[in-house]
Amino acid sequence: MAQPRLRIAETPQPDRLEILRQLERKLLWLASWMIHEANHIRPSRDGLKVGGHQASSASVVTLMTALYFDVLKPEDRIAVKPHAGPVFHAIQYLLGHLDPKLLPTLRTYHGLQSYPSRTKDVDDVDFSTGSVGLGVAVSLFAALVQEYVQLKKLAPADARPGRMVALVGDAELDEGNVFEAMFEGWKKDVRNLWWIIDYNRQSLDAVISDRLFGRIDQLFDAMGWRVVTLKYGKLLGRAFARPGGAALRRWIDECPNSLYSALVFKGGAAWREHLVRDLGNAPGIRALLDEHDDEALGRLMTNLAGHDIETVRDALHAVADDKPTCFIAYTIKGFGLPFAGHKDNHAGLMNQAQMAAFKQSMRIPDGKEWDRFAGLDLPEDMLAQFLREVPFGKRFPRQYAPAKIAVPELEAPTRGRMSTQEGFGRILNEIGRGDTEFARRIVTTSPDVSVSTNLGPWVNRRGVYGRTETSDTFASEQVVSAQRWVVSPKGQHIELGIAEHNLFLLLSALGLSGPLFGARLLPIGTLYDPFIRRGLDALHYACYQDSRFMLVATPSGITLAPEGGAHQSCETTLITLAQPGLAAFEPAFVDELAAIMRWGFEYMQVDDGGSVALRLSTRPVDQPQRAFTPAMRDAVIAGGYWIMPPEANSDLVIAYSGAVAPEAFGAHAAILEDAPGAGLLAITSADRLHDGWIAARRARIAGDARATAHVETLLAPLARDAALITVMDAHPATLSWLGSVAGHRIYPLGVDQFGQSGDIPDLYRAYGIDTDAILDACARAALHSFGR
Ligand SMILES: Cc1ncc(C[n+]2csc(CCOP(=O)(O)OP(=O)(O)O)c2C)c(N)n1
Ligand SMILES: [Mg+2]
Repeated sequence: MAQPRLRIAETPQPDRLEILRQLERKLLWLASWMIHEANHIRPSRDGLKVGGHQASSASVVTLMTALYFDVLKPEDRIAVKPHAGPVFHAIQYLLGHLDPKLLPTLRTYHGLQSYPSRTKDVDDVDFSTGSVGLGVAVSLFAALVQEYVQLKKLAPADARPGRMVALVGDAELDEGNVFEAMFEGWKKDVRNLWWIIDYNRQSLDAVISDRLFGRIDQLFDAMGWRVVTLKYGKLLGRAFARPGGAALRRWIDECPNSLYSALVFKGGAAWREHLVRDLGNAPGIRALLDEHDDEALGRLMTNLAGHDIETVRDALHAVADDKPTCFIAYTIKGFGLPFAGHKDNHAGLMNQAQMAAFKQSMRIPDGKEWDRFAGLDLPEDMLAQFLREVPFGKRFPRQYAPAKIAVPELEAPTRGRMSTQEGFGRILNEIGRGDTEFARRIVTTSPDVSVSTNLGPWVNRRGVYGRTETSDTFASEQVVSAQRWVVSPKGQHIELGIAEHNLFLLLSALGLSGPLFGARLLPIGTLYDPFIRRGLDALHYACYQDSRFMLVATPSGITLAPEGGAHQSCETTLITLAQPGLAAFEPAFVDELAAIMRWGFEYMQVDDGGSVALRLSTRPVDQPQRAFTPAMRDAVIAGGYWIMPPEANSDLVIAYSGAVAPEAFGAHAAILEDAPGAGLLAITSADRLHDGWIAARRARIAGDARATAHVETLLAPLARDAALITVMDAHPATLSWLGSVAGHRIYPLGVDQFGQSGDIPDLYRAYGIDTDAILDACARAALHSFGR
């Protein structure tokens, strides 16, 4: 591995460092006051504690001062640990990017969000954070995406590549997803990535294990990262150089995390007592203790590098190459606040008296709490001038809004028997033939299931992406294979190891490539439907960030029959139904699928759009030979259409979704003799139908009396007491809400138990979704309807 090129930082002008120290102080004040105001000054209407994290914020004030006011460039992208949100907002305020009126709105409705939010905060958040570990990992995938668009020259000519930076709470490293991401990053030789660990050795409940740290730096090292440990500040550095200094250093190095934290909290006298007891006889120690009063001793013993702006600044500036770098910055949780180091300080808030003392020590006059410069020691115009010239602040907002990519009609190969999964592979293969801008913007990814989810033909055409070219060894060795595997920067498929969490984080980053890097991508991720569960928090996270992608989940349900229970899914339809920001579809036929995909690529690009999920099947079914009219297309997108419309006042409908279409068709044909007016309803998206229904209800409440949902129109011809037999290879609750739309009776068929291995006839019978089960439900419905 190439040696890092280290650049020696220019010697800082004393006034520049001094200005940074002043801003650091201001940030500590503003973040603390923002939280105080929210909890102790703003009246509470509900008796709930508002919260906010003064200690977590204090812990990173120095790191964030150095980063934002000195080191970062506008093209850098930063994931700020969730509990440092107030510090971030204070920075944007000082840079003139946040209306001061918003400062007292922390945690209010439409105010500053509790944790930095891309979509809800107004001050240019790059990555949302909140669920710990995710912001960290997404920065790694963003680094990969930035390189993807750079190598393909998709980014605007003037877009300079930046560093992807995560400010990491040390407890975030307990989340396995961080290590999954690191491993993938190592495989892909990720570049331009900084993780700055706020190593305060405290999490929420407690002080963390002493055994951890030697391990963490080794882990990073093993993954090819540079590790820069920032442990002691300049004051301690000088003390270590004195007689007795080596003993003092050893003492601190060996001090258990819990004891160190407790002494931080207790202060100078407690440090003295322990040092006298443990080191009193060591030469030089007495003299050192005598020279420091309690306050000065406390300051000395807590002089960790993560609070030493000069050390932090020098270390960050010293990294000038693109090697991924982990900074382990020793800090103190609550540094500078009365509960510094206390193990219970995570949710701790200064009380009124503590705040009054803190305010006095910060020299903030009453009424000047939000002032940008009150209490600082340098002239206002000097500070203002400095802030105007901060490199990071030169561009605002830093997000791009690239033009949309035109989406052509998609060919639907609909002859004979075909599964929706095969149809997906063919549609993509057709797209892959063309040399259109649309085709160039598609990027596929999959966690080791590309071939088994039918991405194979696309990958054959467009190649696998990698920074460096690798030939297909099997091909060069003349081993016959249907699947080419040529890796190059031109490739448009990003292959991941089996870690579904990584899939969703990569999709999250790919789907933000437009706003983050100015290069719009149309990402498609495939996985087996049941393994959505494995990546669920990351899927939610991607949607929360309003990232735009197409998720293709296949195979699905018990219809993957022989694969058995461990691979079957019944609840994923409920997950995608309930997930905001994701429009979920389950087509039965390939012409429907082509219409949905075309619409989906548009929907991924419009402002009020979102991401798209397709639940597909491996079951081959006869494709209908039909004219696919625009009206049919609109109905498919809205969520459903009549295969056989009911007669007026019909009292029976079979409503199906997805792979059970043949059973629904069969049962419908069989009941027509007894119930000639019975309807057969194809549901292509329970999610969109449901959304439309809720939206129409809201519109009516808001005064639009004529608002009508698609599902209401569909069900309008039915008799008041009609029965709907709903059937799908998924949890029956996915469709059973249909009974509430117009007060119809529901006979919900579906899967609500763990599956078994078997073939489709056995399994559909066992779980009650075969033709007989549908007919049986029809019979029971008829008895209820006519028998009384
Ligand atoms: C996935 C997830 N689990 C639990 C939480 C609740 N939680 C919030 S902060 C925190 C501990 C954070 O400690 P650390 O990352 O060290 O941050 P610090 O406050 O010490 O800066 C926990 C458990 C969460 N936000 N996300
Ligand atoms: Mg911590």
